[in-house]
Amino acid sequence: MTITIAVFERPLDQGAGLARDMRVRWALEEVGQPYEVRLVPWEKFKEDAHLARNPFGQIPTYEEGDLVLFESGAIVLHIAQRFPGLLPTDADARARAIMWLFAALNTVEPPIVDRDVVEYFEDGRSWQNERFAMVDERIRGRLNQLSASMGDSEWLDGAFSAADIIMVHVLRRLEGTDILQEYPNLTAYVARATARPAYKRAFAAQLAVFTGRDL
Ligand code: GTB
Repeated sequence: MTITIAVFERPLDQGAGLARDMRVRWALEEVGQPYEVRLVPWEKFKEDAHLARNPFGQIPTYEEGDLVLFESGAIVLHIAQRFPGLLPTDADARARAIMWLFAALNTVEPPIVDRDVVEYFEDGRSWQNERFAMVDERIRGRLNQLSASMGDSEWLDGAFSAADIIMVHVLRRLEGTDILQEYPNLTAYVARATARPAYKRAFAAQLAVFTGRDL
C-alpha cells in the first residue's frame, strides 16, 4: 500500500531538516518503507484539500490507504506499531519507549519551541532578552534532567526506538544555539543518531526538496 506524506513545497529551513516531516521520513527509512511525497505550497496550507487531511493546516500528514493521520508524534508511533523495528516486542519495554516518545513531545519540546517563538515572533520587543533568559533556563532545566537520566546510555531506553527519533529531532532544534554543547552526552547522542544510515537517507530526501535535485 502506498504511503504518502505531505511536506513543505519550499522548506522554510532551507533543507536543514528541522521541519517535522523529517521525523516521519526518518521513521519510514528505519522500517524500510518506501513513501511518496505531496508537496504543499504555503498558500494551500489552509485550503480545504489540506484541511481535510489536517484540520490545523500543518505538515506533516500521512496517508496509507484510507488512513489519514496528522501530528508527527502520532504518525511516528503509528509507523512503529505498523512495521517492525522501532518498538521493543517486550510489553514493558514497549510501554517505556512510548513513554519516552511522549516525554520528548510533551516535556522536552515545549520550551525548545518556545525559544523559536521568542526569536521570531517577539523580535524587537522590549522584553525579548528577558524572555530568552527565562526560556533558556527552562530548556537547561529539562536538558539537565535528560542528561542525568541518560548518562552514558546509547539510547533513551535500551535499543534504538521511535522515541529516539522524536527526541533527537527535538534536540536538533537547538542547533544554532550553544545550549546543546553544554551537554556532551546529549551532543554524542544526537551525533550517534544522525550517523544512522536511515537518518542520512531521510535527510538527503528532504534536502532534495529544497535544492530541487533528484536523489
Ligand atoms: N504538533 C504538530 C506536529 O508535531 O505534527 C506541529 C506541526 C507543525 O508545527 N508543522 C509546521 C507547520 O505546518 C511545520 S514543522 N507550520 C505551518 C502552520 O502552522 O501554518 C515546524 C517547523 C517549521 C520550520 C522550521 N524551520 O524553519 O526551522 C522548523 C520547524
